[in-house]
Amino acid sequence: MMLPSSSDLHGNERFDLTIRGGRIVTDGRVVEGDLGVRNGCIAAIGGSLPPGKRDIDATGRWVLPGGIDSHCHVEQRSGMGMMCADDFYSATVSAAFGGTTTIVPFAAQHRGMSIPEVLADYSQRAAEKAVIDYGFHLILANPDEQALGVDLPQAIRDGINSIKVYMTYDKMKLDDYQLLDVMALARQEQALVMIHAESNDMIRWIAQRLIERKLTAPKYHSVAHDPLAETEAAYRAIALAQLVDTPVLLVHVAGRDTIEVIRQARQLGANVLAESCPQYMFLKAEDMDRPGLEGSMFCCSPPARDEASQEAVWQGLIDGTLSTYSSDHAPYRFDESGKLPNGDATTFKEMANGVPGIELRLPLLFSEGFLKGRMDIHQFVALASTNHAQLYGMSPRKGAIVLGADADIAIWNAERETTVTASMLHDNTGYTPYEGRTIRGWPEVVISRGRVVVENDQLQVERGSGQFLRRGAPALQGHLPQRAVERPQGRVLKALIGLDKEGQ
Ligand code: DUC
Ligand code: ZN
Ligand code: ZN
Repeated sequence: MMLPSSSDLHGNERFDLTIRGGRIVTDGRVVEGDLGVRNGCIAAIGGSLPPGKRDIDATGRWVLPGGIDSHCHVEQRSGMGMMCADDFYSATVSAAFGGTTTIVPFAAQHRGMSIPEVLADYSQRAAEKAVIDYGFHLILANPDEQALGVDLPQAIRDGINSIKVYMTYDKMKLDDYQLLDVMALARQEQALVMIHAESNDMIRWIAQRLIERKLTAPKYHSVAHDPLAETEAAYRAIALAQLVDTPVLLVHVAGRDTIEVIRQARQLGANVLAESCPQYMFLKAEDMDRPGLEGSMFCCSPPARDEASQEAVWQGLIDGTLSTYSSDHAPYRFDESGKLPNGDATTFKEMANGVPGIELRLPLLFSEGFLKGRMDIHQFVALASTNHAQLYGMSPRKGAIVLGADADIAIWNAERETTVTASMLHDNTGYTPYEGRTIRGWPEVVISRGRVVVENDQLQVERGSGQFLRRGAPALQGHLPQRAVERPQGRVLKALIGLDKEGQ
């Protein structure tokens, strides 16, 4: 994504907006001073600027890039046919109130649907409702000849530069052969493959036995989704990706052993990236052990684990084993539309998988990561925003406060203390797994392309005012391991994957 030319930024005309006296995090530095916005872009950083058409006082506040949430499910039907609780309006409003100015949700292909039909449908719904900018990843459930040969390359050219594939869920999963096909295509077309890594057969085998024994309560979800199901699939995905020399990103990584596999693979030079999410740092498997079906409100896949895994996720985010921190917002109501499709008789196999988190993602990390001293403000910004922009082809326009970038800004009050309740949030889930938690720090003013989106706890923009982002190729430099593996592929395999044009 390109920045505007310097003539668009300079000039004597007044700034449209001047943000005064904040602590601006820009390019690895903290600059105290003013920030000027013109034509929706950042036009001046630091020093003392003349009055703008509008001034916002940020004295004593952090002025940070708006967050980017590169993994959230919005107005999407699950593989089981359940519609999530948020549409593009409620999800983007909720994201904005939590300091996020860009989301990249999924356009989900289910078997029997064509890719152009899926993209047209999601594009229309988002354009009518989104209040902040958005792109799409494509969920690919049917990698047939038409998809791989025609539709997917076209989608990538149209700015959908990332593809999510599933190794589990009977109606979504690809087999290893199909995964190799998708990875090889992504290599050729410069797209990033995002992988939901869990072993379908391990989960199915355990679940079958649990159900036969009538062990159906929500807590058995985490028994069925044994940590080894994630670790085995992660290892397999990495091996497949290495075979065809394609970088891949493992999404929503939950378990300590999986993180260790990723760390070791990276140390050996494998081009694997990974993401984690608040549920794996702030929730545990035992949260699903509640009376009746209440535990379903904490059910996601992979499930949250234990304290050792929570610590491993923190460590992975801090040491760079995990590059992005996303919400995996997958909102389902605690009723027949989501968590309880069969009412009181719902088993753990039937309840919708997913937890909400689009609004609390950044406040949780700011409070528990930055303010508690686990990470510095630059690590917070990288995990909240910059890394997402780079990996998903939105940099330099998004993800950083630099001259010429979109003026996507969140002004954080580090003193504000909030006790979380579902009713203060703006999504449609009707509950939050973080009910009653105390959080310090809140993004009080949120700005997208120079437009004030949230101020005084009120939404300030119209539905449909967000814009579609046509993303570019992933920018992976700095995120992949330093050490490249020289794999001893024979010439024939090298030729098959395009490493050796001459071979055969
Ligand atoms: N798991 C998924 O794979 N998708 C949505 C939410 C979840 O928990
Ligand atoms: Zn997933
Ligand atoms: Zn997801």
